[in-house]
Amino acid sequence: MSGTTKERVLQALLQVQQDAYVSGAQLADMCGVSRTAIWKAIQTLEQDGYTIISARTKGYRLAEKTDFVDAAHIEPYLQTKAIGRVIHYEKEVTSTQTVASELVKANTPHGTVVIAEAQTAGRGRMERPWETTAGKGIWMTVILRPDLPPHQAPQFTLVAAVAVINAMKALYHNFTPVIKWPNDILVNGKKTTGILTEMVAEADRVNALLVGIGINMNQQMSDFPEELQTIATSVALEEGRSVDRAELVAMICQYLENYSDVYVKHGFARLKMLWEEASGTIGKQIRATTLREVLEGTAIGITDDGVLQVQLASGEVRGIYSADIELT
Ligand code: BTX
Repeated sequence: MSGTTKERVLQALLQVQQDAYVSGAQLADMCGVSRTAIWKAIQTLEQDGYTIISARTKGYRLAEKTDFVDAAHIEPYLQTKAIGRVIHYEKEVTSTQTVASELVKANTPHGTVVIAEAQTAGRGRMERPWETTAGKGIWMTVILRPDLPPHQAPQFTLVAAVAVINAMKALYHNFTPVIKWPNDILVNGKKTTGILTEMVAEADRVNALLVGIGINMNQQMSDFPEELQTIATSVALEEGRSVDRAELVAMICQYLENYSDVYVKHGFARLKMLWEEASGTIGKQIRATTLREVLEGTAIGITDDGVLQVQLASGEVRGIYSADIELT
């Protein structure tokens, strides 16, 4: 077991069967620390919001199955080499993107995941606000340090979208998520997920990519502010049951590790087919609002560089690098 004593005690408590107890002596043995250190760790866990039942003759157990997205909950599901092997977890942050950029300055390793129960200033593209219901979604930033030139960074949004969608398909079977180019995942036309890729770059190399992923998981419709109720949905609402956030985080880490390795070695061309398969945009009539103009036409495909191809009524085909898309 790795981590601080508190994390190791939590892992041990999570591992024992529901209703079973683990004694202070056993915990001390498992963690290689004194019983006083165990007692202190239990107190800190209680301050963190865990309810721990202690019975004098039997020891300790967690009161109920807990639903946090800290390392202790994610690690049992994790099968990666690098992504998610360092987890920086907080109850509340301004934005996981902001915390991640600080960690990059402190040289955090490739694959670090910054994750929080709540954000007070979650953001989308162009500083648009991102609504983060506390404890009910996945609000995380994955820090990647690929050896890439800066112009290849924006495509990571597409790579992340394919990873999130395939992780969802591996775990949930009652709905079909589709990618809306470039950064949304929709279910039945409503947004479950937004992805925001930011870059810390030197002159000709990417120093770090901050892949921000926001997923509505266990919200009921009444949890969303009124203005989002017509455009947003959650995985639980679509799947018809509440879902384990830590399990999806681990699955996303796995797919992201596989696909980012493919991307770095072979470019987007190798992932294009997967992206197109998951796309709800290709073949559709769309309106694309770019910073300079509004274009209407049919989305006919995506290039090996991740540029959306739109055929206008005149027959002319235009490449779109960045835009908001509406299906018309
Ligand atoms: P976006 O600019 O494509 O989408 C932002 C728009 O989405 C908002 O203007 C609003 O209309 C809508 N919206 C806001 N909150 C939600 C929500 N919870 N569900 C559905 N629709 C919503 C999308 O940007 C990229 C979002 C990335 C969010 C993650 S969370 C972890 C990381 N930290 C952070 O601050 N941002 C990223």
